[in-house]
Amino acid sequence: MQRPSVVFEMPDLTIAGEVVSKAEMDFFCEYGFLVKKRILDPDKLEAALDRIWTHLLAKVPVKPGSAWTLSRDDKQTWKDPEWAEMVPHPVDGPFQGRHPIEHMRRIVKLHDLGSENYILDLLPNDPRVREVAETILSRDLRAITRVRGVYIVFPSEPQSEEKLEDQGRFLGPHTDQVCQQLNACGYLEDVNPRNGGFTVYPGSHKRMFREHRYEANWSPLSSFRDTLKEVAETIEPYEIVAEKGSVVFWHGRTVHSVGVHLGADIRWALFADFTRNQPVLTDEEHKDANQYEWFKDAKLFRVDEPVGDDMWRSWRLGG
Ligand SMILES: O=C(O)CCC(=O)C(=O)O
Ligand SMILES: [Fe+2]
Repeated sequence: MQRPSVVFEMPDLTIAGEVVSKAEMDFFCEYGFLVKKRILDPDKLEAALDRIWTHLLAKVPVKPGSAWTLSRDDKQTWKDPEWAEMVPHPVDGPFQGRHPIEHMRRIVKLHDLGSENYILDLLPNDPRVREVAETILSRDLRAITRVRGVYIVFPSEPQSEEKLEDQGRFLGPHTDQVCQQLNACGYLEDVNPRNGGFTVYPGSHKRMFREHRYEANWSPLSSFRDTLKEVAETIEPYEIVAEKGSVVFWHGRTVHSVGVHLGADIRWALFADFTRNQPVLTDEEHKDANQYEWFKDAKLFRVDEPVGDDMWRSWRLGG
């Protein structure tokens, strides 16, 4: 049985004047993630949120005939959105495998905003965010042209009192594909307990790293599935709560899931990928390798290192 999550708040391991303290770096290496609280620029964040709301209201189609309308100012309208049905994913072309906007009941993914300058400026290209990524991974990061997008989780009318022990089955533990080194999840609003917070399996990066042939490229071994299942059954997942403007940095092999959402808030998160600056495959080559995920800026390395004893040999870790 999948283990239920516990609510987790990052302890303060910061040291004034240090981008990533020794204690924070040790935490990242041990648990596979690090939360930097309130590091996004509040002015950029507020302006971005206005634009994201406008985009959401204009672009995500409501179910024909539904009386439901979403309003930013009326929390009552946030529950159980009634979006139009989605047509199947495109099977070829630039959006192969994923629509630019996904709307699946409580989850909306605005991939289409991922290359907007105001989004890039807010998270991956923000100087404070970048210096954390550069300190953890590498001074030479690949230039970022897009992020995955804004991932929104809507609330639902409270269900019958489900026992928390049963909540584990709502989690969808997985690791991400293509090329995975260092990722970031920025919270655009406060994320309160049981309101869909990004959920990580602490320490799982160490196990899952060894379930691949290569350090960063998607290259699972035949034992990958069994190990993932074992992680979901043995590691107690952490649902990360944090204030608006906080950013979760996570190692790309860390098992994670969208969080349990029993509350009344909308969970707003912006997801980005960082990799070292190395030559990468073309779009066509990604399609041939069945690793075409256009909405991520984490492209397969043309040459990647085979997994060896030291899982950190490609990482700067403040050095
Ligand atoms: O929205 C979330 O919290 C998780 C999203 C995720 O895991 C993914 O898109 O790979
Ligand atoms: Fe994921």
